[in-house]
Amino acid sequence: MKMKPTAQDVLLVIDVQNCFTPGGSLAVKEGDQIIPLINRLATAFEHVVLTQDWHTPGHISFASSHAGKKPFETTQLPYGTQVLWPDHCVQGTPGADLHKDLRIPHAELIIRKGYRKHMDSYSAFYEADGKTPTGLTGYLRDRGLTQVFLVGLATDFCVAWSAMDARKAGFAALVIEDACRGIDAGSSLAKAWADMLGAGVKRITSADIAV
Ligand code: VGL
Ligand code: ZN
Repeated sequence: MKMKPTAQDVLLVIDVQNCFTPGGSLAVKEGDQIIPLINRLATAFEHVVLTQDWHTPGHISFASSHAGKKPFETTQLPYGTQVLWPDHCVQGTPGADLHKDLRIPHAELIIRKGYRKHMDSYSAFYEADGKTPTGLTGYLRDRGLTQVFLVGLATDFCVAWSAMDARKAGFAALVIEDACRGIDAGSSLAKAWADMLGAGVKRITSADIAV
C-alpha cells in the first residue's frame, strides 16, 4: 500500500544547494541526481518546506577558520565535536543558492540555518548545541503539521540530524532514502542510519509514496 500524503504531512527538502551538488565546494556524489525525483515527490505534498545552509564568512565549521586544520578533520568546540568542512554555503553567494533545477513553486517556507558564526546547525530544528531552536518546531506545530518526510543532502549530516530532531520535537519522521545522497566520511552513512532507526525514524523509498 502506497502512502498518500495528507494535509498534516510536510515534505522537508534539505539543502539542495549549489555547494552540495557536483561542481560545488562540498559536492555530494550524485547530489544532483535526486533533484528530478524531489520535484516529482513534491507535487504529491500540499505542504513543502525547504532548507538552506547559510553560513557567515569565516564560519566556525570551516577548516579555513582553524589554523593547521584540514577539511574533514574534527575539532572540539563548546557544543561538542565539530567536523571541519571546506568553505561552503556562504550567505549571499552563488554556492548558497538553491540548485537551479529544483522546481517547487508551492514551497511555503525556506528556513535558513547555520547563520551564527560560532555555531553550526546541521539540523533544521535545533542548532548544534541541541537546544537553540530555529523556529521550525513552532512553525510546524502552529500549522498542525505532524508528520515530516525528509529528502535532500546530505543523508548522513543535515538529513539525519533533521530527522532525529523531528523525532525529538515529537513529529513522526520518514526519510525517503532514494531521494537523498550522503557524504559518507569515515562510515558516517552507516552510523547515521543506525542512529536514525534508533531514534524511531522510518526508512522508506519513493516507491512507498503515491505520486
Ligand atoms: C551539510 C556538512 C556541512 C549538509 C551542511 O547539508 O548535510 N553537511 N554543512
Ligand atoms: Zn554547513
